[in-house]
Amino acid sequence: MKRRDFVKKATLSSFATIIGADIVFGSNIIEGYKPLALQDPDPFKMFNKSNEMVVLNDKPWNIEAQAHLLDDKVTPESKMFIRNNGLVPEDIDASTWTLTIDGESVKEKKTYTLAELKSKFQKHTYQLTLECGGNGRSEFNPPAKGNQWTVGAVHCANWTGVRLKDVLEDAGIKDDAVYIGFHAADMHLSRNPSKEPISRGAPMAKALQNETLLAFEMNGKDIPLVHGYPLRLVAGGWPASVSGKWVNRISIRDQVHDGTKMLGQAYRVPCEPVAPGEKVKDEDMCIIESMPVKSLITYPKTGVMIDEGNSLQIRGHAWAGELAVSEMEYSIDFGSTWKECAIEKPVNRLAWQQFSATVEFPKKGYYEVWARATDERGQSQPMLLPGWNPKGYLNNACHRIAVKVK
Ligand SMILES: Nc1nc2c(c(=O)[nH]1)N[C@H]1C(S)=C(S)[C@@H](COP(=O)(O)O)O[C@H]1N2
Ligand SMILES: [Mo]
Repeated sequence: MKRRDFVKKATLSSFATIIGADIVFGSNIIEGYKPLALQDPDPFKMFNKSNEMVVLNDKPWNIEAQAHLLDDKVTPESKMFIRNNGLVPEDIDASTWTLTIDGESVKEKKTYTLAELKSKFQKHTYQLTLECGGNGRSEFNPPAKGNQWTVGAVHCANWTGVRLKDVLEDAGIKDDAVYIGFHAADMHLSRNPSKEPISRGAPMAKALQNETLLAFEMNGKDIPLVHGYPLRLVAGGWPASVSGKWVNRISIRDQVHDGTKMLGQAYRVPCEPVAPGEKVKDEDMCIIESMPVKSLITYPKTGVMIDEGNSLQIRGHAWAGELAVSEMEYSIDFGSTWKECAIEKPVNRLAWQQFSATVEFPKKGYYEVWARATDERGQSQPMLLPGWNPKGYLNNACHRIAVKVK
């Protein structure tokens, strides 16, 4: 009889992480056997998500929140959207994980263990807004292919780690450095190891900002597997696709990074506005950098009913990429007139800001409350839809909730 191979320790521990419990007789499991709990995965249990989250795709997993789920000031794991381009890596062993800094413009190629990163560099925590470039895509017409995100592909968690800047400077940055590009441990959907699901990056100026982190904690704990355990690049205020999960290599490039999903039309919009449905040549598409001003009413949930004579407390968050939000307004008459909301300062740069208002309604009937943020440069959200673009990015239209006064 052939000798049976038992499942590897690392696989066993990743099973246990996903199941959320120790597999007591796990050492008896043979290689290749999948525990029942993983055979027909319940994404809400598997990823520790609220069952009000909405699954948009399961190959790869793409799951979004709804506006009312995002009411917390700091987004908890259970309400954070998931956007995967490939397969979540298995068999991660943090004790052997390394990060390599290489590329044409590194002075000395260096590799760090996680323990070295943690002991050698100062630790920092920032609350950072990460919004998928395609958030709001579902509203574009003609429709754009891709995950049909409504409003829930944004979160603002606390991230703890070391500054990317400190690590890059430790390896040494040559004068001709232009861009950084990340490489990560997730697998392409084809399972072809020579293909990467995504390898994006940012110009040196963004890479060297204080808030750009190599994070190993989220909301005070190890980063959950699906959000990038054990190491994640976090670049708040830019399309979240720059924030590489499961990062194991960062290249300092002497040109704009040309990794997967940097070229062609991915995460790019027409450099000049185009008519809806128009075909745009690749060379007329520009890379998305800072995300535009936007806001979300997180309380109450759309469809709320109140009694005549009562006012309605509303609240939510507003953010503006690299900028702060300086003004927040609401309208109950489809954008004809606007009133001020109170708006708080961000806890740090690149964190979303909380707004609130007390809304009065003149009589019984159906209303919509629309919310509109303006950034510190005076740019406001468009009321209905911004410029159409082929891939359906950057929909920062005003969020709206329905209200019935009876
Ligand atoms: N390695 C890796 N990093 C990645 C991705 C990915 O598929 N693989 N998706 C990116 C995209 S497009 C987004 S919007 C965010 C989503 O982060 P989240 O799943 O933690 O919400 O991760 C980014 N980082
Ligand atoms: Mo994304």
